[in-house]
Amino acid sequence: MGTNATFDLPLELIATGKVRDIYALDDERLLFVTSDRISAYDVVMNEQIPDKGRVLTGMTKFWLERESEVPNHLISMSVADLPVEAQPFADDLNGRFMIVRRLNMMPVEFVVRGYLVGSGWSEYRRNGTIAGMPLPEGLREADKLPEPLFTPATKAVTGHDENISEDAAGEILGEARMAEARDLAIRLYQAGADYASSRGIILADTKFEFGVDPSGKVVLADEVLTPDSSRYWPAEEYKPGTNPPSFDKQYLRDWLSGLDWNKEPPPPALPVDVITGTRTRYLEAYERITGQKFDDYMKEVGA
Ligand code: Q0T
Repeated sequence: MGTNATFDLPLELIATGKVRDIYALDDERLLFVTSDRISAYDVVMNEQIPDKGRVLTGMTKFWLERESEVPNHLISMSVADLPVEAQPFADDLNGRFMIVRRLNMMPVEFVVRGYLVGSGWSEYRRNGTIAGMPLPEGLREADKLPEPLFTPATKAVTGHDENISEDAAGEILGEARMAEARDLAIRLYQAGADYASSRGIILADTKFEFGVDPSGKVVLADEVLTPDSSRYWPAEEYKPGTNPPSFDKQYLRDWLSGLDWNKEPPPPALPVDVITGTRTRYLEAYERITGQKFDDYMKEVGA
């Protein structure tokens, strides 16, 4: 498990995930940093993918700017707004950090699925259901669902997500809160999927996180519609009945699957061509989805 932050900033570290580190700034604000770490099969690799954190941050920025109706946690991406203690790290942080509003996070992951893959496909094969709801018979792996479905999950102690029913999510969060965030998540997925489709990309599923601000308003947090929180498929390769390769990590997964590695730490050392090949996929994902050059994002943020 990645318990060490990538940049050892002289700030209070309040959370560290496989890829992201969150520091406290003050009572109202956090510093959200997306590293270049990459995980596969839930194991964080020893090597980093250069600029991956900037790609994910740039995509989140792109989606938040398109989605002006849903309130979100972003305050600033400007280095001028970093506290003095973080200024020596400004060049490293530039393009990969967000100063965000500190929220009371809802302890439920708002997963929305438009296609039948991953744990959704496993549940359907076992029970004919998804998040406990019955589905039509005869669906194939990766088939499009009749409508996007909310399939909430909780972060289990093991670090693996555990799927729960909508009722269970309602019990954890309160029915009204859950329903408000659920409806936002479905709308965000639908808007994201419609836009991605116009760019020849299928947004198969995604995960949102929401928090509540001091006034009680539901606010979108975390990364938004990135390849790390979503399954993006190139539309031209979509074939129901198979598990389509994901754009970004497939190159790494394919290389790893050719090894005799048990998918437990320690991970194998990544060769340079696997690192550069994976980096290229992330940049392609950025450019294909946003329609903008990654270099222009770098220039815009001054990185
Ligand atoms: C959070 C308060 O991504 C997470 O952890 C990885 C290190 C989950 N997480 C989110 C928060 C956020 C956000 N985003 C926020 N705006 N306010 N907490 C804490 N952990």
